[in-house]
Amino acid sequence: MSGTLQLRESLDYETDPIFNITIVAEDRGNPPKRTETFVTVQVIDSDDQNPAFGRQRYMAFLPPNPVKGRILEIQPEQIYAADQDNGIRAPIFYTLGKDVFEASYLNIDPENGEVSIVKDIPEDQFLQPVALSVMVGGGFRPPPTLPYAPERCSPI
Ligand SMILES: [Ca+2]
Ligand SMILES: [Ca+2]
Repeated sequence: MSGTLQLRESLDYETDPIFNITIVAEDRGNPPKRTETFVTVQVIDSDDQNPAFGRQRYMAFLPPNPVKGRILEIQPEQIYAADQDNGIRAPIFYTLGKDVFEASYLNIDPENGEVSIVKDIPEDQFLQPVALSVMVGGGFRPPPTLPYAPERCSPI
């Protein structure tokens, strides 16, 4: 006689990556005799979590001379996201939403999240704060987005 273990519900690596179960075998004697053994279950991670940004919102001021090649200084820290699948840590990549015109002046490095100016920004652009979205991909689900707002720095 053999016993088969079946899952009643899905396992989740992020909640419980490893756990033990006790298996009991009991005969039908009178009184019944029993014995126990233990099984350690190690759950393999699956790609079921989105990457997440370190912060909900980032800020940047355009430098006084916003020419091609300049890298924007992001506040309060460099844009950073990580996959939330702890076991896989799938590689991620950053993209900049192109939904506003001003985004055409900027580029985000897909690997390190650095934002740079790709063409000289005329003085009549970015007069008001602009909200841009940064997306991070690489997960199984559609990536999250968050607003990102560069502002023109007033000339000294
Ligand atoms: Ca996972
Ligand atoms: Ca993932």
